[in-house]
Order: sequence, then C-alpha cells, then structure tokens
Amino acid sequence: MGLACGIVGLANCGKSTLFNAFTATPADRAVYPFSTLEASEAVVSVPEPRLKQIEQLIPTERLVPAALRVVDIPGLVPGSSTGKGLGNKFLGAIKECDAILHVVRCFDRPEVVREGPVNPTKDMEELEFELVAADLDTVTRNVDRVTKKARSQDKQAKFELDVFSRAKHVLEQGKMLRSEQWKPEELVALRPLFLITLKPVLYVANIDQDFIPGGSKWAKEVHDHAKALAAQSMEICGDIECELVNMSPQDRAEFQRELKIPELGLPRLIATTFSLLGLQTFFTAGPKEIRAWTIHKGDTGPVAAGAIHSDFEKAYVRAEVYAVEDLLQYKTEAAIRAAGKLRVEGRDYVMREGDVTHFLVSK
Ligand SMILES: Nc1nc2c(ncn2[C@@H]2O[C@H](COP(=O)(O)OP(=O)(O)OP(=O)(O)O)[C@@H](O)[C@H]2O)c(=O)[nH]1
Ligand SMILES: [Mg+2]
Repeated sequence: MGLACGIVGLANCGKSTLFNAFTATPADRAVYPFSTLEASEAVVSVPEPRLKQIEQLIPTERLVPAALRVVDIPGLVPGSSTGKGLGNKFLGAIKECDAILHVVRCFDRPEVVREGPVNPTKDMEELEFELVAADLDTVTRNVDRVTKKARSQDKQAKFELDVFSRAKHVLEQGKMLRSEQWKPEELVALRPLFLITLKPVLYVANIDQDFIPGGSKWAKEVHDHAKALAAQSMEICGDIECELVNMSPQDRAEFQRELKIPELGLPRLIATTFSLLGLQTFFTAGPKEIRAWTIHKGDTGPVAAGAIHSDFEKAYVRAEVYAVEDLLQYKTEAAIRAAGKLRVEGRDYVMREGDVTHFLVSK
C-alpha cells in the first residue's frame, strides 16, 4: 500500500491547504474551523530527478516515480483526547500513518477563525499534549493487559510490562516517546501499540506570503521548538504553494518571478518526509519503464525484490546491480559490464541508495 504521512495540526492552521498543494486537487478549504470532517487520503509522487537522467541513457516508454500516501487528518482541538471537538475520531487515522507532518499556523489573517492571537509555541504544545494523552491512554490499557500475565512469570509479558511501564512514565511527565532512547527489541514490543508520539515528525511552519524569503518570528518559534526536540522543521506558505501547483507551468514561472519565489517548497517537503521515513530508492530500468522503488535503509536484495512483487522475495536468486553514477559515467550497461562495475549479488546483499537492479528470480 505504500508508506503514509499524516498531516496534523490545530483547526484552521492550513492542513487542507497543504494537502491540496500536495495533490494539486481542490480539498475542502474554508475559513471556519472543522471544515474537514473526514480524513482524506491521496497518493503523491516523490520527485526523483534521477529518473530523467537514466532515461537519457536507457530510452523507455514511461517513467514511474515512487509514491507516498498523504492523509489530511481533521481538526484537532485542545481536549480532543477527552472527546472535545471531533473527539477521538482522528486517532485511528493518525495511528495508521508512518510519519507525521505537524502543521503550525504562522500566518495572521483575521478572517481565518482562531481563538486568541497567533501563538505557534502554545499551538504546538497544545497539540502535543493531545497526542501524549492519546498515547498515555493506549499505554495504560496495555500495562493493565500484560500485568496479570507478567505475574504468572511469562517472560515475554514481563519484558513488555517493563517497556510499557517505562513508556507510561515518560508520557506521564508530558514527554513524547520519541524523546527517549529505545533499544530495537523495545521498539518491537511497542510497535503493535501504534503509538503516535513514537512516529517521526516534521514540523511545518505555515507562514504568510510576506515571509517567503524568511524572517518570520513565528516560524522561528517553530524551528526552535523542533530543535529542542531534535526534530526537523521547515517553512512553507501553504496558500501560495497551493496556487502555484494549480497553475500552468508558464503562469507558474511568471508568478514565481513576480513574487520572487525561486523554488517551490513542496518538492523539498516531500523529499524531507521521505528521508524522515528512513527510506531509500532503487531503480529498475528497461525499454518498457524506468521506475523508482521505495525500501527501508538496510533492506537486502530479496526484500527489494519483494517490493516489486511479494513472490519475488522468496524466489530471489541473485541481482545484477550497478549505481546510477556508473551509468552516467559509462553510458551503457554493456560498458558498465566491460568496466567490471556490474556486480552480481546474492541473498545477503544490502541494497545501496541509487542502485539500478535486474533481479533474477526462480520460476
Ligand atoms: N495567509 C495565509 N492563509 C492561509 C495559509 N494556509 C492556509 N490559509 C488559509 O487558512 C484557512 C484555513 O485553511 P485550511 O487549509 O482549511 O485549514 P485546516 O487546518 O484544514 O482546517 P480544519 O480542517 O478546519 O481543521 C483557509 O482560508 C486558507 O486559505 C497561509 O499559508 N497563509
Ligand atoms: Mg481541513
């Protein structure tokens, strides 16, 4: 199904606008809060300049970029975790996501309703409080669940109880789970709980158009907050991005010149989200299509083959592999082979970023 990132943020911070920019399709934007009542989902292409570079040397019928699912998650409000606003309805949608884009309102526009003056720090803390409360609820229920089992000296249950109790303690202090160091086996125990504050997050300061060159004091609050949590952050003007992606390329170029916006923020946002997910890309290239595929860093050849077709993981025999850079240097696969740069890799091979592969699978 592909990996998913969920767009969260308090009401009217610009989530649907950003979602619209992502998908270049009209989402239900509005100046009143709770304009979005259901989570909507779209699939976006991950920008990949190397596809075109490969095409220069291996002519093909079509280019297929990797895909990322984006989910617009309805308005969270202070108190959501206890049923206020749309209540807990949002939780399921966030839990299913692999990464979170936390959108923060850094624009002042009186007609776009909000309670009190623009205050990014307060907004971030309020939303995080809701997420922490939601996780605390989940963890508490699971502590209760394994406590009885742990008493009967069940080793696995005892381990889970330790891990869950520590998670509970972290959350009770108002901290997010990703702020803690977890061992791989602890993460394995926590994974089935789909905890929200354990997911990687990117803070997105949704700024006013006037601050596109930078210098928004509100955006700085977002960057500082993210930095203190060892998280990444970036600035974007949702409104402008949304307008730009819906324009013809000519109009867009003119508009960008006029407004002095050298580059769209969106491709960078997608690329950052992609790296946040700990992903890497490999390619398959032939006369029918050149395609970018998504795997996790550290995945082996068989796992990569399985991304193409689930049967291929078992049926994997070997892979012929070279790097995109080799293709750019030697120009043809035959020349890469002649230069001894085409590698034959077995089942233990750990894929590298930018591999171009032909998989040999058994019938
Ligand atoms: N000035 C300015 N206005 C923006 C920006 N992004 C969004 N808006 C406006 O803010 C209003 C609310 O945006 P939405 O995208 O509907 O907000 P939302 O977070 O999806 O709201 P809910 O779904 O109701 O929680 C719209 O009128 C947008 O045009 C921005 O970057 N700058
Ligand atoms: Mg919305």
